[in-house]
Order: sequence, then structure tokens, then C-alpha cells
Amino acid sequence: MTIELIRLHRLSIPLVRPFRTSFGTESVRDVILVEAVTGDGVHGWGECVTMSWPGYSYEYGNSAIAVMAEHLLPSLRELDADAGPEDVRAALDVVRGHPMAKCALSTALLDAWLRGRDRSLADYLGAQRDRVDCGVSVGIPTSESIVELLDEVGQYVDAGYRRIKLKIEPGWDLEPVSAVRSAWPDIPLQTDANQAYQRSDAQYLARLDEFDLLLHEQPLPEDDWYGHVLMSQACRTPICMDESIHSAASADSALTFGAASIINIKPGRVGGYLTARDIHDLCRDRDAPVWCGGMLETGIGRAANVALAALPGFTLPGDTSASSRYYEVDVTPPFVLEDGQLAVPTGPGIGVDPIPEVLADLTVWSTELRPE
Ligand code: NPG
Repeated sequence: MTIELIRLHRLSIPLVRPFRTSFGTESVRDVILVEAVTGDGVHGWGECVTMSWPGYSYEYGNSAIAVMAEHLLPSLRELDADAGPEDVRAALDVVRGHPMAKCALSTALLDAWLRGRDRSLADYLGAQRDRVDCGVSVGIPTSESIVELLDEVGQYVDAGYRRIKLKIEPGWDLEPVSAVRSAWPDIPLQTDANQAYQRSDAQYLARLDEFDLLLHEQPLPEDDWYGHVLMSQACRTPICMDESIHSAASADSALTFGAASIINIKPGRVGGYLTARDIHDLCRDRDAPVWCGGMLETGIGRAANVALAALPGFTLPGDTSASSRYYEVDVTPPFVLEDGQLAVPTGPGIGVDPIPEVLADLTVWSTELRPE
């Protein structure tokens, strides 16, 4: 595959409700969509999951645009007509870090490559299901009101979501978890702290064990591997890693050291769908459950995530919620929840396209790049 042109579309999309986590609040999603046009005229799409500021990771929208234009695209200059997705990954690997930018670019190229072969991403990755179980991630209410939290969770339970994830932080943990567990004694429930606690909080977080949770996600800073070992020893609730996992090697380390027993796989965090599949394969060999994380994606990123979540090792519901959980109007035809599941797209590539008028409406900036 050769590259004719890369078009970047920067969109601004209001969220249906503000999403507050331990690292900040987002009310409008700043999205970068990558459109790749290959030498044979096929168009492919990828989504960059950076936020507008470096709160979740060091990457952010402007850094992704800069690294794509200045380093990633030039690294793909030598691709020839026989080059495939593995060649793209190897060429991008000369740049250190910047996994979200790499994922966006490599997914657009993978999508175009698959469309040219009339093959779906789900089939290419090795998906074995045509529907995936969906969970939903519930932010910290800006009012910090338990009543408001229960109202929001109730709406998701009524909609059919199969698992609830509560964002927690120091000061917003025991009380909300206890309230949700009392209201729904049987719903699969988990927490996500986004690194907000310290090693010394291990005994405190162990008090959440009584609520029969599926897992605690990333309680400690991403580089605190030994802290996660201590946390895993202190809590009966399994520890899951998100921000710490950048590769199959880091997933292997997490499982081997006992820092985590469950892995959240986010393609944007690990540099793309090929590495996401490698992590899945490794965890499956080691009988460690994985699930697909979410980054408030539009239908473009969601389509690819749903294909990934259909692989056999994804045994826990993912943050693959319906379009309506995030946006009034999605940039693709909406993903709709049916009996707590989303259907895996079957068309060539990621199987969905932006709706041109909606894309135009939401776009605040765009540019064209060429690989010379
Ligand atoms: O459903 O897409 C979703 C959101 C899931 O909680 C979620 N994502 O820390 O995993 C996270 C969090 C996140 C969202 C992080 C956006 C960074 C950006």
C-alpha cells in the first residue's frame, strides 16, 4: 500500500453530559479523525483518542497532529505497493511513544487496506462473535450528589447495560459504591480511579471488597508497578491495569509480577489494533481476562473497538457503549444497544463511514498532509 494523502479532520462534539474523572472534566469532545487515501484511491478512517489537554496521558490533540505531520507520516515515505499493516507498524515504530497518534494513522491505513481486499476488520483480527456485551462508564457527578449518581446509573441499567463502572477518587469512593451496590445488588460493578490513590491507601480500598466488585482499574500512578503488587495483595477485588499497559511486554510484566490479574486493552493507548491483538493473545494464553476500554470515541473509533471486543479473550463487558451515551448526533450512523449488546460491523474495513453532512457540521479545522 502506498499513501496518496492524509486528511486530518478536527471535530468538536458536545457530550450529552459532562464526563468527570479524577483527572478532570470534559464537556466537549475534541476529536481528530484521520482519513487516509491510498495510492489505489481507497479511503480509510481512523480516530485519534487524544484529549485536548494531557490529563490522561502526555499525548493531546496538538501533540498528535504535530507528531503525525513531522515524524509519523515521513516515516511511512518508503512504503511500497506490497506493504501491509505489519510494515506500517514497523515503520511507525522508529518514533518512540505517541501511541494514540500511531493508532489513528495506522488504523486509517489498515481500514483502507482491508477495504481494498473486501475484508472486515473483525475477520482480520480473528473475531468470533457477531455481538459484544456492553458496559458503561459513569463519571463523578459534577454536583457530587449520590441522588444524581443513582439516577444516572438507573438510566443505564434500564437501557440494558451489562456492567457499570464507577469513576472514583479520594473522597468519592466508599459512599457511591455502597449506594449503587445497595440499589442494584446483582449488577456487575467495577471502579476506575485513573491513578488517583497512593500505596498507603491499600487497606482503605480493601474496604470496597465487601461490595463484590469485578475489579479496581488503575488505582495507582502508571509507573508504580510495585504499588500495584501491594494493592493486589491487600484487596480481594482483582486489580486491572489500564494506563500502565503500553505493549504485550507490559501486560506480561503485570501478570507475571502480580501487579494485575486483568488487563484493559485500549488500542489508542498501545499504538494500534495489531498490538491490541498481541496483548489479547498473550493474556488469553495466560488465562487472564481482558476487556476493551473506551475513550469517548465517535462511531469511527467505536466500530473498530467493537470488532476488537469480539475476539474470544474479551470475556468481560467493555466500555463500548451506544452512541447515545456520549453524543446526540454521532458522526456515523449511531451504534444502538440491543439487549445490552452492540452488533459487530460486517462491512469491509471498520464497516462504517462518516456521514458527510454531519462531518462537515462538526468540523472545526482540517488539513491535508502528503508523505514527502
Ligand atoms: O465509554 O468511552 C467510554 C469512556 C470510558 O471511562 C472511560 N474512559 O479512563 O478509561 C478511562 C476513560 C477516559 C476517557 C480516559 C477519555 C481518557 C479519555
